[in-house]
Amino acid sequence: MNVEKITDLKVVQDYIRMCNDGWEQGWHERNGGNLTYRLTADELEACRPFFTAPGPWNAIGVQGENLAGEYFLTTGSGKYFRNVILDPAHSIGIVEINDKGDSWRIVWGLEGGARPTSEFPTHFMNHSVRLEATGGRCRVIYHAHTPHLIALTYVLPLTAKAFSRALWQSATECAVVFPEGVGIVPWLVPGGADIARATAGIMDQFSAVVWSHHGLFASGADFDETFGLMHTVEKAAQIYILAMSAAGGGPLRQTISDDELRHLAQDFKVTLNEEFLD
Ligand code: 2HA
Ligand code: ZN
Repeated sequence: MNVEKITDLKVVQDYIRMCNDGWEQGWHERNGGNLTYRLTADELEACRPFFTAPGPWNAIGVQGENLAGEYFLTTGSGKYFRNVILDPAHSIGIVEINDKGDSWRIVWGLEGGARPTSEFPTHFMNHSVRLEATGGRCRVIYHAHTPHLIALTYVLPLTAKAFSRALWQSATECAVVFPEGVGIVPWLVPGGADIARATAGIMDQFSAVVWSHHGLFASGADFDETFGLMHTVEKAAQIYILAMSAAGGGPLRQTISDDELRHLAQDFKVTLNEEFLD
């Protein structure tokens, strides 16, 4: 394929489109949210001719040995999703991971002294854990500030069971899209190794993890699957809030029963997390 700019490559275009889709959903106020993507070998070779002289190595603060030598597209720390489509070279970049799996260096983009997302430690550890959990399928980690889901972290118990049930009951497709449920991380200071370890510690069981009073981390094999997961979770949270509000705070007149969820799982051939059913 003959392309003139790295931003003409399909993978970079798809990445930029996902950033803009998230902005248009209203999930990325100011510099909120971040997106990382682990390049395939073919995508890396297509990108390589556009690489610049590599920057210095920087410690991540956490280690992921199974990510040694990988390359990631990443949004920049302090950068606005709103601007990605207008100015990719300053808003996003590609980083290479060293042979120990504990440092990054910029090989393209993040121009003007930018750095990878402040949540790079969490993204990196999530990639490491999901790569293992999915046999290498997972390539995308996405963090967004989804308002209805955040609102639910003020009213529901902060347990995986309470959130998974509320979401499964709020839209029929949920139990099929995330049959393992969603995990919950309590409120923690963002941007460092502690929240990264707390998130990755449960990301082996869940493809999506809620950050209390903050947002959601979603993972997936590609941009469609990962954006779709974020969208499905947020829409279910919105429906839950609409229904509870219409019912004056509840109780709801009816919902999807546990046996109906089991029936759904059986027909769609997914394994529901029985721990969350009564
Ligand atoms: O990038 O979303 O969690 C800004 C954030 C921090
Ligand atoms: Zn955030």
